[in-house]
Amino acid sequence: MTNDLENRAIAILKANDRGGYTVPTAGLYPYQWNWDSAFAALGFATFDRDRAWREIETLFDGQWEDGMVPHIIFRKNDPGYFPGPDIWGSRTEPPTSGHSQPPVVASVARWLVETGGREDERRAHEMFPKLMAWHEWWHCYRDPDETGLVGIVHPWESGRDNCPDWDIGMNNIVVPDDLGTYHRRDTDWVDPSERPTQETYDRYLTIVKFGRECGWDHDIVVREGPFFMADPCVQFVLMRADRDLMALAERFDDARARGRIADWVARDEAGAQAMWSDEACGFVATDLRTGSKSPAITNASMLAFYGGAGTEEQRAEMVRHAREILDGCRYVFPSWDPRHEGFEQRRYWRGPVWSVMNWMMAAGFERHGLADLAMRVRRDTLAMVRQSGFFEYFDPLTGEGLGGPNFTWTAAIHLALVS
Ligand code: 2M8
Repeated sequence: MTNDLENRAIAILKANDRGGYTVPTAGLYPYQWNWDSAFAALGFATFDRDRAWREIETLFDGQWEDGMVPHIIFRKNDPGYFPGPDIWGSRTEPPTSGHSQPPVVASVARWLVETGGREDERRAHEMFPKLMAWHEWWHCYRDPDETGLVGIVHPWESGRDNCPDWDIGMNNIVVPDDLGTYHRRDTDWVDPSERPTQETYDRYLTIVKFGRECGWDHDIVVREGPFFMADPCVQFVLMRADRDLMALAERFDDARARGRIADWVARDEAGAQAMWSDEACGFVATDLRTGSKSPAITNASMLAFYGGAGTEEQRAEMVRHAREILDGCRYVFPSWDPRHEGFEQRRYWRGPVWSVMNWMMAAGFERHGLADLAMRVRRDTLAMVRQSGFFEYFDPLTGEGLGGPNFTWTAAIHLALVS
């Protein structure tokens, strides 16, 4: 039996379906985004498993030869979004952006297999080499010195675009005189006071210009590009996904893949440790150029439980943070610590709550026996939707819906939570 809200969520997924892939929301985001599709698959799986698989299979249409799965696939040009395929200049077919996004897909594939039947197993088996190539890409190109810590070359690669986490890396970017003028489109759709500032956007585009001009050569972008930071979200998502990929390798009895993944898993924890900050008493974003650490706890820090990172003592500190932040917010989990300077309850990734982060976080809390925290996070995720609808994100102090409406991943997570 479905209720009105579930029917509404299903209708949103169907309305955002462009034939094998969904757009995050009509207008503001008119293309296929990487981790949005992974979460969309969780929602589709509650009523159409074939469509769930299609959503993640189509993502690999954009996979690069070196294994990278880009963060956006531009299937048809849409002038309503900036920067479009020409600005990225990736020269791929289909056209794509030039960097990736948090690799959630292996975890979704494992979940589909373990909750499904033979057909799910068959499709996961078919996808398996592509997943291996993508993970290999992360471990090879984004961690060239094999430290166990992968880096990101653009805040967009984190999926948490405008988080204050990136300020330490972004402040070092020098915007070139020849960046040129451009017309942002995001502020045509959403109140500019909730979006990144113009100064931030200039720096985003400075990184894209650098990537385009070196032909998106990953080695050059990593070694010489304007930005290279470690992100707790990408690191913990990859840690979780490596283990999920290992479970698939065991299921498919693939000894070679098992050996390769075992190497990654062995390095992952050392990488996580490099993000620990004694000052913040938690896992935080780290500038891999300067060694500087972001000063505050975020919803990405809390994914340590999802990734299975940290010692018992470190996890106890993280639980302490979680409880204090929970006490200070009507709805959790905020994308920047409200006890900390820089918290903005409405601005993009500088305070608001995202359903997808909550979904992963709750799974991590549960896995570590923190049922009360998991329950609070899930309850709030559902309550914000009940109060405000399926918005892109929410104000943690009021529950007001912000950003784009009828949002695919918010609808998908709602379905995943109630099914
Ligand atoms: C947001 O990112 C895009 C750039 O990729 C943007 O602001 O234009 C982020 O919330 C990101 O995590 C998300 O995948 C994307 C589409 O929902 O929007």
